[in-house]
Amino acid sequence: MKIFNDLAEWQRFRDELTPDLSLGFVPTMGNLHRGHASLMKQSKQENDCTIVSIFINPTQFNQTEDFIHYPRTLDNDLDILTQCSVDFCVLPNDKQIYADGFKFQIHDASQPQRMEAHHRPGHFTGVLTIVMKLLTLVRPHRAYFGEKDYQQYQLIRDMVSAFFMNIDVKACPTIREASGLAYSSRNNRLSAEQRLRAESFAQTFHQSSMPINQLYDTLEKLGISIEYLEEHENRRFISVNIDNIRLIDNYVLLKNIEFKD
Ligand code: PAJ
Repeated sequence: MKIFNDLAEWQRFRDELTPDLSLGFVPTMGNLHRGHASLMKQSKQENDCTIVSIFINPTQFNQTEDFIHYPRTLDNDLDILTQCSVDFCVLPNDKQIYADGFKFQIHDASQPQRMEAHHRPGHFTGVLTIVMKLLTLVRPHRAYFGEKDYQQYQLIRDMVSAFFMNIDVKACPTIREASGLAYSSRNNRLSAEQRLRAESFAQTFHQSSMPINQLYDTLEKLGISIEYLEEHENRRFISVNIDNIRLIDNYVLLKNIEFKD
């Protein structure tokens, strides 16, 4: 795997890549787990080359504490990239990425702002701005995002379309632990007792036939504090706090199937 610490070096290398070679891109913030690995696997299957970026983007953390405590596990991450046979890895730094001092930003101006956009003000401006910068630097044919962060995927897909960027934005299924809990960097912060609550959260939330009001009450009784629980376009979305650890999840609701004799 070729590692690029310097963006100018990557850009020179990118210019020299054969134009008909397809390039798949997986942007990440590191602390890699099986969810990230599944995106790399899909990119490997669909492209000649795969590139992963690792950059803990300061502008998308609406709480400084969260940014400070974000796990930094570069050595282990590089081992995972090697195991996944990723071709290139780009490791930008703040200075290079935000040489403009975050003067130029991509902002979703739609109203009302809902779910993550409502509860984490400024978060998606940070996400859209960094993803725009990374897509411009990498110039991939395809870019891979997890359905785990479905609202993020939708916004990036729509931004790419709005700015006529010739990139295929792919959504990849959420990868879960055996308990049903979606892999997330934040899971590492759960104590043994909190983990049990997180697992019962995942199992309860996935009872898709349970009406939303009943689901709300059941989760609250389990000691899980709900930030939002909403349904949009046949998908159920949730954000919860297990003490101070925030988890999100979503899934497609099965349509009511009518059986005929
Ligand atoms: P990060 O949280 O590192 O996630 C990188 C990608 O992995 C995202 O597309 C995310 O949806 C996906 N992912 C995370 N957990 C997953 C799981 N359990 N199953 C499947 N996919 C999963 O999301 C970000 O970073 C950042 O916002 C980023 C897009 C890199 C911009 O900074």
